[in-house]
Amino acid sequence: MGVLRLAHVDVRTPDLELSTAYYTEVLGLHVSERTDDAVYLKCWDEEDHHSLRLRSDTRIGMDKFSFRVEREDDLADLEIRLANAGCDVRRVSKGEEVGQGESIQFEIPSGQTMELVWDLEKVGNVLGKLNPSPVPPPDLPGIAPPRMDHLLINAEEVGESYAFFKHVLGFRMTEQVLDGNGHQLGVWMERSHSPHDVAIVNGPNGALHHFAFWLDDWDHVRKSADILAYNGVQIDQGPTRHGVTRGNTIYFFDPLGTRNEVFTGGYSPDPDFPQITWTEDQFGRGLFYYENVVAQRFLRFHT
Ligand code: M3P
Ligand code: FE
Repeated sequence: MGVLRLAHVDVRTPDLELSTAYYTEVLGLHVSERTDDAVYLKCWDEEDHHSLRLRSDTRIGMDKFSFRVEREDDLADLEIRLANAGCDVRRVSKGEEVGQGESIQFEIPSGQTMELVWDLEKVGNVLGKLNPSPVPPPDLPGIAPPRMDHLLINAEEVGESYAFFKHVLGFRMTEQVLDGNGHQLGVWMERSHSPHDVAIVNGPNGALHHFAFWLDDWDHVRKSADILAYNGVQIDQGPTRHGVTRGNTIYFFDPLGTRNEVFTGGYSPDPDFPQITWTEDQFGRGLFYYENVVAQRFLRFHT
């Protein structure tokens, strides 16, 4: 019951054609639909219509992020919980958004717009459902991640945002970073038994830090680094390993400056997973386990 998993991330781009070229040719996503001002993209193993929307606008940044709920009734239940928490909830009817039916949209305490949806258009993955091959065609262009994995947003008051995600939306925290006074600087939260579906780290309200694509193993991370370097993509950090989540990672920037990540590994937390705490003095190892640095561009740059 309740929130099931990440559905899609919707970002803006001042150059829709350049962004589309990058996300199809370097990332290797498929275009599932184009409209006058937007391109809808999906990864090869995703069943839904899209996991990324690029919308033409003068400035980069995030329009919204969207999670799927498990049952149709969950939308009405969560709408009540959100209203009781003082949220202004907007019902979006079928036909208003491409690739999905009815949804609810609201502002989270740190100012980003979040959406909950149950009715997603299922277009299927590239393998099909009848005697499917276990691997995608070997000639897919670019990195070709199987799916979107998580996103990280910023908040001025991480503790306040965490309370909202926990009490109103039912997210479970896997890891947190505390400052010397016991205040949360970062929280990692899940609904899908992964180290995180969404994380919140101290920074300006409304900002997107990155969204991340899942890769199946380290070998794919290494190959991704080669593809990024070959295409002249600016790498921010990595390939390396996070202490937090234990994941292997590369951070890099799309041509307009939106940060992307590829991510693999980590663990599979049960709902009773005992939470992990990092102290601020160990945050360098938590962020980048091998380098042990609190990289300033990494922490200060967001869109
Ligand atoms: C991750 C992750 C920050 C930490 C980021 C960590 C921005 O992206 O996937 O665990 O402090
Ligand atoms: Fe991440």
